[in-house]
Amino acid sequence: MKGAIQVLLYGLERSGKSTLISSYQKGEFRPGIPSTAHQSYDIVVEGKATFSLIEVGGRKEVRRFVEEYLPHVDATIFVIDGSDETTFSEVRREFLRILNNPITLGKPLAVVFNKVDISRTHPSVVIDRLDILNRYDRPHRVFSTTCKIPKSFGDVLVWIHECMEEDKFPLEDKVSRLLTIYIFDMLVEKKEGLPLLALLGQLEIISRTGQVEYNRDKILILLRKLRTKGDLEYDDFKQVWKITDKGRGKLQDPDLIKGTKHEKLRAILDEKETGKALKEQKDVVDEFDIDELAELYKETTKR
Ligand SMILES: Nc1nc2c(ncn2[C@@H]2O[C@H](COP(=O)(O)OP(=O)(O)OP(=O)(O)O)[C@@H](O)[C@H]2O)c(=O)[nH]1
Ligand SMILES: [Mg+2]
Repeated sequence: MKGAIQVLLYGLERSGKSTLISSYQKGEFRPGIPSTAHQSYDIVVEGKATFSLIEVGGRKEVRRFVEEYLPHVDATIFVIDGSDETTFSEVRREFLRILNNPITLGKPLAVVFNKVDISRTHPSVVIDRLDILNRYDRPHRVFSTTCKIPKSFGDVLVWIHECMEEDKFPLEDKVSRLLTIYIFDMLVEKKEGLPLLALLGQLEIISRTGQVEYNRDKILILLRKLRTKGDLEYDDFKQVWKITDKGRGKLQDPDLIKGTKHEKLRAILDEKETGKALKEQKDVVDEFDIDELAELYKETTKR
C-alpha cells in the first residue's frame, strides 16, 4: 500500500504473529497456520493510518530473512509467547538480532507479550531479560495481548502510528540518545567500539565501507571535543549526555555542513574499493562534529 507505515512482525515460531493479525482482522479468535518465509498483510486502522505488515516466519530455517527486511521497515513488532518460559533464552537471542542491528536505531519497537490468557508468567520476567526498559535509542513499549481479545492488537498499531506522527523523538533527542547509549555501554558494560559503530551505522557509513574501526579513545576524544565546544553536556542526575542550547541551535542551522568535509568523507568512502583509505578515513570521521553528524543522520533517515 502506498504511503502505508511499513512494519516488521517478528518473533519465534508459534508466538502468535499470524493469529494476532487474523484475529484482529476478523474480530474474533482465528488461529493462524504456521507461516512460511514471509507473509504480508495490509491493515487500515479506521481514522488513523494504513499499515503494511510483513511477517517473517519464526522457524529457525527462515529467521535469517529478517535481516533483509529491516532496512525497509519503519517499525518492528516483536512477539513473544508469554506462556512458554522455556523459549525465553531463544527469545532474547532473536530480540538482540533486531536491537543490535544499527539500521533499527531510532525506529519504534513494540514488544508484544502474547497469550496472556494462558500465561502464568508475569511480563516483567521476560522484559527484564530483554533489558528493553533501559534503552534510550528508540521509542519502545511493551504490550500484553491475547488473541482472545482481538482488538488488543489495535493498540500496538495505534502506538506505532503515534510515534510516526508526532515525531516523539526529535532529531536532537535521537542524537543525544545515541550518544548516551555509547557512553553508557562503554562505561558500564565495558564494551569497546560497538555503540559508536552503531551510530556510524545509522549514518550509513558502515554500510558503505563495511568497516570503520572505532575504539574507546576515539569516542572519548569526540565527546570531549563536543563538550569543550559547548555542544554537549553531561547530566549527572539522569546520567545522560545532552545537547546544550548552543548545540541545539546548531542543529537547526541548515547551512552548517556546506563545507568540504562531507564531500571528503564521501570521496574517501568511495575510494574504499581501491583499498587505500582506512587510516585517512578514520581521521576524517574524527573531524565530524555533532551538528554534522546530526545533519548526516537527518539525511540518511529521510523516508
Ligand atoms: N491461547 C492462546 N493461543 C494463541 C494465542 N495466539 C496464538 N495462539 C496459538 O498459538 C499457535 C501459534 O500461532 P501462530 O499465529 O501460527 O504463530 P506464529 O507466530 O505466526 O508462528 P510462525 O508463523 O510459525 O512463526 C496457534 O495454535 C494459535 O492458535 C493467544 O493469544 N492465546
Ligand atoms: Mg505465522
